[in-house]
Amino acid sequence: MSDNVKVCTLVLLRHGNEICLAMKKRGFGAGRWNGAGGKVEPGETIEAAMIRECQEEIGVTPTRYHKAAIHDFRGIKNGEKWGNIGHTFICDAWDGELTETEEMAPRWFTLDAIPYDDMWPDDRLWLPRLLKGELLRTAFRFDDQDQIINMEITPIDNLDSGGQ
Ligand code: 6U4
Repeated sequence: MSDNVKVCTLVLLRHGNEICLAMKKRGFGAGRWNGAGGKVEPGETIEAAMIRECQEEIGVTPTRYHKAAIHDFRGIKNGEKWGNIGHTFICDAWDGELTETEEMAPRWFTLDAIPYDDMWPDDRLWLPRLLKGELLRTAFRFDDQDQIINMEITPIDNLDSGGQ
């Protein structure tokens, strides 16, 4: 994997008919609703990074979750290539109270009112499938306006055995 491809996490909290999204206030993806997440630190497991980022960004500690997708996101911004391998989890139990932080402002949305127009453009293509219980591997390529120029979505039976 080349140096500009980062391994990242993403977690979506689900409670019955609602999911929690958070408005990214700064950094990569600012101005979009998304799950909490960020880069896996050296020496850290993906699961530990998912829990840490969720604590840091929206103040809760996931206690029951499963990995639901691995995304391979790549694009170009200001002439520089970027890439994220996004390990995505659905979480249905956690400790603590949702809290707005300097990075993110969390909010609950009913499943029929997910704000796809204000999310990454790929989200509407995979999130509904995850919410129905599918497990997916995806690859999305973006142009410098964050528009999708190429994509692949592959259902998969099991993501538990690694997928690093
Ligand atoms: P940290 O590690 O918190 O400083 P952060 O500023 O959050 O980093 P970065 O680059 O780690 O930025 O952000 C990656 C986050 O953005 C991950 O949670 C994955 C998410 N992400 C990136 N591309 C995405 C995409 N196309 N669709 C999506 N989430 C994406 O839903």
